[in-house]
Amino acid sequence: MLPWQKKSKDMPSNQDIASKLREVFQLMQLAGENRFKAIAFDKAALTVDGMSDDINEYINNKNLTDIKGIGKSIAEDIYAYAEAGKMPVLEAFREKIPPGLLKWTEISGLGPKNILKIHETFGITEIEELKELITNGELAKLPGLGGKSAEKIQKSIEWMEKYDERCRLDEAQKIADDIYASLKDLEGVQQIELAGSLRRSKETIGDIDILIAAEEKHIPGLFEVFTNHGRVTEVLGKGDTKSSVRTTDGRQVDLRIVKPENFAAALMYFTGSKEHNVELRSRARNKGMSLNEYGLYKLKEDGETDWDAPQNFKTESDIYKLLDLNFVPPELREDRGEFEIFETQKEIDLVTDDDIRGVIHAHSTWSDGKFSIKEMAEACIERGYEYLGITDHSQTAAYAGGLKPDEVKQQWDEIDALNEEFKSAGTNFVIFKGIESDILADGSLDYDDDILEGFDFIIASVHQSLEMPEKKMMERFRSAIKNPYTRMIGHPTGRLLLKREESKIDLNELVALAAEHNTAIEINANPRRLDLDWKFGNKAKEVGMMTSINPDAHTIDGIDLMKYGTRIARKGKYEKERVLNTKSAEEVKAFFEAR
Ligand code: DGT
Ligand code: CA
Ligand code: CA
Ligand code: ZN
Repeated sequence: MLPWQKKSKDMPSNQDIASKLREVFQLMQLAGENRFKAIAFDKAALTVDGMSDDINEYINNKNLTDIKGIGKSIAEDIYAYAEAGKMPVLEAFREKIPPGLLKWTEISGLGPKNILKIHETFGITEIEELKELITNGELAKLPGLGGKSAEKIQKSIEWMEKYDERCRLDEAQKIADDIYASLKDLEGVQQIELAGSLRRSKETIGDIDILIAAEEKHIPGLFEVFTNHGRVTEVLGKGDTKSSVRTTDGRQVDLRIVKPENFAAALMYFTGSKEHNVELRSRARNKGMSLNEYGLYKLKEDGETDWDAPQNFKTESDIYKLLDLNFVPPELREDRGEFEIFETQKEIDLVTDDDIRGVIHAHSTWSDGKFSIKEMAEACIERGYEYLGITDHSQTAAYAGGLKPDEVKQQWDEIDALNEEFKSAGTNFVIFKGIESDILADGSLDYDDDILEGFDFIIASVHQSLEMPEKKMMERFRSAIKNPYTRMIGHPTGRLLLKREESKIDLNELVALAAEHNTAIEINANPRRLDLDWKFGNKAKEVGMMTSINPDAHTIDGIDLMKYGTRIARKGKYEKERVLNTKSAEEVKAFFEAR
């Protein structure tokens, strides 16, 4: 038996247990098991996955039920799994539900009931078979489904297959942080960095790249720890300097270990992007040098790399210097204008997390948020923010508890009272009365002017009819932006990363239009959205568009997602002064009023 398999049998990791519990949850849903019973497994999985303690301590002490979110019966399941390597409840459901169907639950628009119905009617278990059923028209004939549903399912499968290889930035970051933490203090590790698309803060990540500088004698020991990490289920490859693994959540992680003297060049190379590297190499050649993952060398007469003539450098910065460039922040390494900038400029004042002074775009229990305005405000104060722009949903968004005009007025009273409270307590904090108004199909906002006038500010977002033709969609946005009450556009494309496509919009025009009308376009910081996309940062800079890094928080935890928005804003080259919520409450108020 191989060592990493042995470990997961003897002492299950938190992630291993979490993935088993999650599987029970999914299988229970498919089997039509009681909803609350199933959800208990999902909650337990989330709890175990997010725990900072080793679950084995609780297993050994038999006190799993001390953990909030783990009841008596699930505790028994976990003990059984730790002891015998099998979880009876999971085995029982695996007997009932063919494992191939699990993959089907990832198809958006196909619920557990229909999955089971299709399985029972046609006796199929694989996605390939399902695809066939759609192509030959059989699925559409199933009562309760129809051609439209079949078409939707087909589209979802295509999406899933296209994006199965990638995950969201936050998902990758969590895995990478865990593995990084387990390696960084090991003997022999001189330097360690996350590289690749993760270091560049891309919104989706293919595989996770980690780079270590160590002397050769330490390499085997480091790979040993890496391949035995609790998140690892499969070792895909193990060489002298590189090892690749698959994690329990299906992600690939590459660890490369290089000699300390090669670290800077390797970090530069494996950070990428490929396009950035290509340009760097060509600049090196023009200066009679050769750049590769080992270092920077003189070129010989014949144009070959002279391995005996390495250039002297210690850091990435040194390498850029040797190529007549200033240090390019990793986020900007996409060959989208960064070379022109850093030929002359030393740095850009890119926005940082510390620059952020307030929270704009948050929901409360008035619509579909999970906490009261007061609780959200207190969470903001705790985090050192100076203001909160509450933006619940507007009346048309009935599915999300949108506010009717009389509710809006009650909410204003509540906010006035809270602001009064803060003031008399000497708390430097203010709540702005906002609303996330639906942009209706004709481009108008969701209340009469007499209500619109009473808000401090309005974020205008599209939530329905996302699939309009571009021409119509642009007319809709044009009239929303021209509306003097609109101070900001929310999640402009409506995309859900790896799940739902963007609406058809000419974003270059939208960005220009927003700048012209002194309206901001948010960078929605929720890692499922990250919308406006960073790629429109160049256009935004050109026209001087203002943005705001908005968590779109529906919970207190949601506020902390702001950091992903900051990363995307940096990637989009936004300086601090073009990010509204880096400004004081007074300045923000002035921006809202300048319409
Ligand atoms: P990903 O994993 O798809 O999210 O994107 P990356 O950028 O992390 O790509 P990955 O993991 O294939 O490679 C990491 C870096 O290594 C990449 O950004 C640049 C460098 N690299 C890899 N293959 C090549 C190559 O064929 N040519 C060049 N110039 N660089 C490469
Ligand atoms: Ca990668
Ligand atoms: Ca890679
Ligand atoms: Zn929204």
